[in-house]
Amino acid sequence: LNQRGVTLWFTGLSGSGKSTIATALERELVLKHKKALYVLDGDNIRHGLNKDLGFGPGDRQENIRRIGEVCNLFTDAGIIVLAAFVSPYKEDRDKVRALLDASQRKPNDEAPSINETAVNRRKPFVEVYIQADVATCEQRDPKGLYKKARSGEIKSFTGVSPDAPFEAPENPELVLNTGMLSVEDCVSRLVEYLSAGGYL
Ligand code: GGZ
Repeated sequence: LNQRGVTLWFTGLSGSGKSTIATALERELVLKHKKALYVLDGDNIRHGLNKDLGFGPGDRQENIRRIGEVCNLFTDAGIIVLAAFVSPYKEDRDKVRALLDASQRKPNDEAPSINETAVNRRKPFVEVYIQADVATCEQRDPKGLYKKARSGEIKSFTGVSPDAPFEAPENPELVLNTGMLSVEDCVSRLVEYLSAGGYL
Protein backbone atom coordinates (compact mmCIF):
# COMPACT_ATOMS: atom_id res chain seq x y z
CA LEU A 1 0.00 0.00 0.00
CA ASN A 2 1.48 3.32 -1.06
CA GLN A 3 0.41 5.28 2.02
CA ARG A 4 0.88 5.51 5.77
CA GLY A 5 -2.10 5.27 8.04
CA VAL A 6 -3.60 7.97 10.21
CA THR A 7 -6.68 8.31 12.38
CA LEU A 8 -8.67 11.51 12.05
CA TRP A 9 -10.76 11.66 15.21
CA PHE A 10 -13.90 13.78 14.91
CA THR A 11 -15.37 14.77 18.26
CA GLY A 12 -18.43 16.94 18.91
CA LEU A 13 -22.06 16.96 19.95
CA SER A 14 -24.79 14.89 18.34
CA GLY A 15 -25.87 16.84 15.24
CA SER A 16 -22.64 18.86 15.07
CA GLY A 17 -21.85 17.39 11.64
CA LYS A 18 -19.19 14.77 12.37
CA SER A 19 -20.53 11.99 10.16
CA THR A 20 -21.60 14.39 7.42
CA ILE A 21 -18.12 15.88 7.20
CA ALA A 22 -16.41 12.49 7.48
CA THR A 23 -18.54 11.13 4.63
CA ALA A 24 -17.91 14.18 2.45
CA LEU A 25 -14.16 13.95 3.14
CA GLU A 26 -14.30 10.24 2.33
CA ARG A 27 -15.61 10.99 -1.17
CA GLU A 28 -12.88 13.53 -1.80
CA LEU A 29 -10.01 11.36 -0.55
CA VAL A 30 -11.17 8.20 -2.31
CA LEU A 31 -12.18 9.75 -5.63
CA LYS A 32 -9.59 12.51 -6.04
CA HIS A 33 -6.68 11.22 -3.98
CA LYS A 34 -7.18 7.46 -4.46
CA LYS A 35 -6.68 6.77 -0.77
CA ALA A 36 -7.62 3.60 1.12
CA LEU A 37 -9.92 4.83 3.84
CA TYR A 38 -12.55 3.71 6.32
CA VAL A 39 -15.24 5.66 8.15
CA LEU A 40 -16.11 4.46 11.65
CA ASP A 41 -19.20 5.92 13.31
CA GLY A 42 -22.10 5.00 15.54
CA ASP A 43 -23.90 3.37 12.64
CA ASN A 44 -21.29 0.69 12.01
CA ILE A 45 -19.88 0.35 15.53
CA ARG A 46 -22.79 0.64 17.93
CA HIS A 47 -24.88 -1.86 15.92
CA GLY A 48 -22.09 -4.43 15.81
CA LEU A 49 -18.91 -4.54 17.85
CA ASN A 50 -20.35 -2.34 20.59
CA LYS A 51 -24.01 -3.32 20.56
CA ASP A 52 -23.68 -4.40 24.19
CA LEU A 53 -22.90 -0.81 25.25
CA GLY A 54 -25.21 2.05 26.22
CA PHE A 55 -24.65 5.71 27.06
CA GLY A 56 -23.69 5.70 30.74
CA PRO A 57 -20.20 7.04 31.52
CA GLY A 58 -18.66 3.56 31.88
CA ASP A 59 -20.15 2.31 28.62
CA ARG A 60 -19.07 5.42 26.73
CA GLN A 61 -15.57 4.95 28.08
CA GLU A 62 -15.52 1.31 26.93
CA ASN A 63 -17.04 2.35 23.58
CA ILE A 64 -14.19 4.76 22.91
CA ARG A 65 -11.54 2.34 24.22
CA ARG A 66 -12.62 -0.39 21.79
CA ILE A 67 -12.94 2.06 18.91
CA GLY A 68 -9.43 3.30 19.70
CA GLU A 69 -8.08 -0.23 19.42
CA VAL A 70 -9.84 -0.67 16.07
CA CYS A 71 -8.43 2.66 14.84
CA ASN A 72 -4.98 1.51 15.89
CA LEU A 73 -5.27 -1.69 13.83
CA PHE A 74 -6.57 0.10 10.72
CA THR A 75 -3.90 2.78 11.06
CA ASP A 76 -1.23 0.09 11.38
CA ALA A 77 -2.53 -1.40 8.11
CA GLY A 78 -1.84 1.93 6.37
CA ILE A 79 -5.44 3.02 6.15
CA ILE A 80 -6.83 6.51 6.72
CA VAL A 81 -9.48 6.16 9.43
CA LEU A 82 -12.19 8.76 9.85
CA ALA A 83 -13.63 8.13 13.32
CA ALA A 84 -16.78 10.12 14.11
CA PHE A 85 -17.94 9.74 17.70
CA VAL A 86 -19.30 12.16 20.27
CA SER A 87 -16.46 10.97 22.55
CA PRO A 88 -17.42 13.50 25.25
CA TYR A 89 -14.64 12.72 27.72
CA LYS A 90 -11.23 14.30 27.28
CA GLU A 91 -9.50 11.49 29.16
CA ASP A 92 -10.88 8.83 26.79
CA ARG A 93 -9.78 10.75 23.69
CA ASP A 94 -6.36 11.36 25.18
CA LYS A 95 -5.98 7.63 25.85
CA VAL A 96 -6.68 6.87 22.18
CA ARG A 97 -4.10 9.47 21.19
CA ALA A 98 -1.54 7.94 23.55
CA LEU A 99 -2.26 4.44 22.22
CA LEU A 100 -1.69 5.47 18.62
CA ASP A 101 1.31 7.67 19.42
CA ALA A 102 2.99 4.75 21.20
CA SER A 103 2.03 1.96 18.78
CA GLN A 104 2.54 3.72 15.49
CA ARG A 105 6.05 5.00 16.23
CA LYS A 106 8.40 3.39 13.72
CA PRO A 107 12.01 2.48 14.69
CA ASN A 108 13.37 5.28 12.48
CA ASP A 109 11.25 7.86 14.23
CA GLU A 110 13.46 7.67 17.34
CA ALA A 111 16.25 9.73 15.81
CA PRO A 112 14.76 12.24 13.43
CA SER A 113 17.32 13.71 11.06
CA ILE A 114 17.84 17.43 10.62
CA ASN A 115 16.27 17.11 7.18
CA GLU A 116 13.19 15.63 8.74
CA THR A 117 10.40 15.68 6.21
CA ALA A 118 6.75 16.38 6.85
CA VAL A 119 6.13 12.66 6.34
CA ASN A 120 8.30 11.77 9.36
CA ARG A 121 6.70 14.40 11.58
CA ARG A 122 3.20 13.22 10.87
CA LYS A 123 1.10 12.30 13.86
CA PRO A 124 -0.85 9.03 13.75
CA PHE A 125 -3.76 10.63 15.66
CA VAL A 126 -5.30 13.91 14.59
CA GLU A 127 -8.07 15.35 16.75
CA VAL A 128 -10.67 17.37 14.87
CA TYR A 129 -13.14 19.30 16.99
CA ILE A 130 -16.44 19.65 15.15
CA GLN A 131 -17.67 22.72 16.97
CA ALA A 132 -21.32 23.68 17.19
CA ASP A 133 -23.14 24.74 20.33
CA VAL A 134 -26.11 22.89 21.73
CA ALA A 135 -28.56 25.51 20.39
CA THR A 136 -27.25 25.06 16.85
CA CYS A 137 -27.37 21.26 17.04
CA GLU A 138 -30.78 21.32 18.65
CA GLN A 139 -32.11 23.53 15.85
CA ARG A 140 -30.91 20.97 13.29
CA ASP A 141 -32.05 17.94 15.31
CA PRO A 142 -31.88 15.66 12.22
CA LYS A 143 -33.01 12.56 14.13
CA GLY A 144 -35.33 14.24 16.63
CA LEU A 145 -33.06 13.14 19.47
CA TYR A 146 -32.85 16.55 21.18
CA LYS A 147 -36.62 16.68 21.27
CA LYS A 148 -36.69 13.25 22.90
CA ALA A 149 -33.94 14.28 25.31
CA ARG A 150 -35.87 17.41 26.35
CA SER A 151 -39.04 15.41 26.90
CA GLY A 152 -37.15 12.87 28.98
CA GLU A 153 -37.68 10.04 26.53
CA ILE A 154 -33.89 9.75 26.14
CA LYS A 155 -31.86 9.98 29.33
CA SER A 156 -28.23 11.11 29.69
CA PHE A 157 -28.17 12.92 26.35
CA THR A 158 -24.85 14.68 25.74
CA GLY A 159 -25.08 18.46 26.10
CA VAL A 160 -28.66 18.36 27.37
CA SER A 161 -28.65 16.25 30.52
CA PRO A 162 -26.58 17.53 33.45
CA ASP A 163 -25.17 14.01 33.90
CA ALA A 164 -23.88 13.91 30.31
CA PRO A 165 -21.46 16.80 29.74
CA PHE A 166 -19.30 17.36 26.67
CA GLU A 167 -15.67 18.14 27.46
CA ALA A 168 -14.38 20.23 24.56
CA PRO A 169 -10.87 19.42 23.34
CA GLU A 170 -8.19 21.75 24.69
CA ASN A 171 -5.56 21.28 22.00
CA PRO A 172 -7.17 19.79 18.91
CA GLU A 173 -5.15 19.78 15.71
CA LEU A 174 -8.13 21.32 13.93
CA VAL A 175 -11.32 23.16 14.94
CA LEU A 176 -14.17 23.35 12.45
CA ASN A 177 -17.12 25.48 13.45
CA THR A 178 -20.06 24.11 11.49
CA GLY A 179 -22.27 27.03 12.47
CA MET A 180 -19.99 29.22 10.35
CA LEU A 181 -18.51 26.86 7.76
CA SER A 182 -20.29 24.84 5.09
CA VAL A 183 -19.57 21.13 4.69
CA GLU A 184 -17.48 21.96 1.60
CA ASP A 185 -15.48 24.55 3.60
CA CYS A 186 -14.78 21.95 6.28
CA VAL A 187 -13.66 19.39 3.73
CA SER A 188 -11.35 21.97 2.10
CA ARG A 189 -9.75 22.78 5.46
CA LEU A 190 -9.22 19.10 6.18
CA VAL A 191 -7.69 18.41 2.78
CA GLU A 192 -5.45 21.46 3.23
CA TYR A 193 -4.33 20.26 6.65
CA LEU A 194 -3.63 16.74 5.38
CA SER A 195 -1.86 17.98 2.31
CA ALA A 196 0.35 20.47 4.21
CA GLY A 197 1.17 17.79 6.80
CA GLY A 198 2.32 15.28 4.20
CA TYR A 199 -0.57 12.88 4.72
CA LEU A 200 -1.75 12.85 1.11
C1 GGZ B 1 -25.53 11.07 23.03
C2 GGZ B 1 -26.81 9.55 21.85
C3 GGZ B 1 -27.46 9.20 23.03
C4 GGZ B 1 -27.10 9.84 24.24
C5 GGZ B 1 -28.31 8.00 21.45
N1 GGZ B 1 -26.12 10.76 24.19
O1 GGZ B 1 -26.46 12.11 16.33
P1 GGZ B 1 -26.30 10.65 16.43
O2 GGZ B 1 -27.29 10.04 17.49
O3 GGZ B 1 -26.30 9.85 15.21
O4 GGZ B 1 -25.01 10.42 17.24
C6 GGZ B 1 -25.25 10.12 18.60
C7 GGZ B 1 -24.76 8.73 18.85
C8 GGZ B 1 -23.62 8.82 19.88
O5 GGZ B 1 -22.90 7.63 19.88
P2 GGZ B 1 -21.32 7.68 20.14
O6 GGZ B 1 -20.84 6.28 20.10
O7 GGZ B 1 -20.70 8.65 19.22
O8 GGZ B 1 -21.31 8.29 21.63
S1 GGZ B 1 -20.13 8.28 22.69
O9 GGZ B 1 -18.89 8.67 21.99
O10 GGZ B 1 -20.52 9.25 23.70
O11 GGZ B 1 -20.00 6.94 23.26
C9 GGZ B 1 -26.76 10.04 18.79
C10 GGZ B 1 -27.03 8.72 19.45
O12 GGZ B 1 -25.81 7.95 19.34
N2 GGZ B 1 -27.35 8.79 20.87
N3 GGZ B 1 -28.39 8.22 22.75
N4 GGZ B 1 -27.70 9.57 25.39
N5 GGZ B 1 -25.83 10.48 21.84
